Amino acid sequence: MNPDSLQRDLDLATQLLRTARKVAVLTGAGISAESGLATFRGAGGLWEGQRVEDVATPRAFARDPSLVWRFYNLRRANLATVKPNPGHYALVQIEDRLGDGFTLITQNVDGLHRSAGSRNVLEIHGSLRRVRCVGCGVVSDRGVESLPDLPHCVACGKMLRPDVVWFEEDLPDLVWHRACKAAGECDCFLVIGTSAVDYPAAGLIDLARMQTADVIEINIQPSAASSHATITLLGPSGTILPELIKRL
Ligand code: BV8
Ligand code: ZN
Repeated sequence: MNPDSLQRDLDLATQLLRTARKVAVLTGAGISAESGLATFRGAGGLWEGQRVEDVATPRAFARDPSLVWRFYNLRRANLATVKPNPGHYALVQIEDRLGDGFTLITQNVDGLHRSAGSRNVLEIHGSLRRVRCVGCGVVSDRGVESLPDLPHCVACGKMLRPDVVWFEEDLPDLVWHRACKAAGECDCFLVIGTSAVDYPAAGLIDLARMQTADVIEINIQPSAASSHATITLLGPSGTILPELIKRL
């Protein structure tokens, strides 16, 4: 994107954000890339070397829970070494400006939005920091402490699983309902660092467009969201978002 058109688009995006009463945001793995966390589909992407079917579905867990836990424990260990980047903090500043007119919907399970200070965060795909018992359903926040390959519930002795949404699993009802409400009511919908190929999350973009919200995409390259965006700001979110804040 040439600098002139980026400036023009940044000014237009700022205008839209300034006049918006309600802003909803959908983030994906790209917003955490500058914190050092691998994305899923980029070069060196997370799924590379791992087939989704082998590590991120209920059948994979039933078939080989240790393999699944090794995959998730590796990602949990990575979390201990990373921190939020300027893109995460810029979203906290937008939330500070808008208060309860701001909703942050994230596909990420890394917890970095909350670590940065975001408050109204909907983790539609769960969190690596939480585990859930397959027996009694108790959910506990285990932070990034290292867990054994096959952790068990202290209450009932059954196996624990990562409290994330695997493929072919439904999203948590209440969180998903709130995400749909936010997308359906916002004036401006920010889509940041996502390839927008995972459903139903990507469907939130259509929900926003159908009620004529402006859609502002921030990505380092075009994505499946680009054709639905009012504006696509091409560049790293850790640079673009602070630029937007400067102009607000
Ligand atoms: C569901 C948690 C109903 C786990 C995740 C066939 C059978 C069954 C289901 C399906 C099917 N076909 C399709 C489906 C639906 C399926 C789906 O969408 N599949 C995809 C692969 C097509 N969805 C589901 O299964 C969902 N559930 O449908 O339930 C149901 C029930 C029963 C049976 C059938 C259906 C559940 C989906 C949730 C899966 N869980 N995560 C974990 O993390 O381990 S998904 C996981 O991958 C993430 O959460 C995220 O959603 C997704 C990765 O996407 P992105 O975040 O977008 O990351 P990606 O790498 O793709 O892109 C990064 C982007 O960032 C790129 O565009 C890049 O350019 C950009 N970028 C990079 N650097 C930067 C940047 N941008 C800005 N700045 C930078 N610096
Ligand atoms: Zn239990």
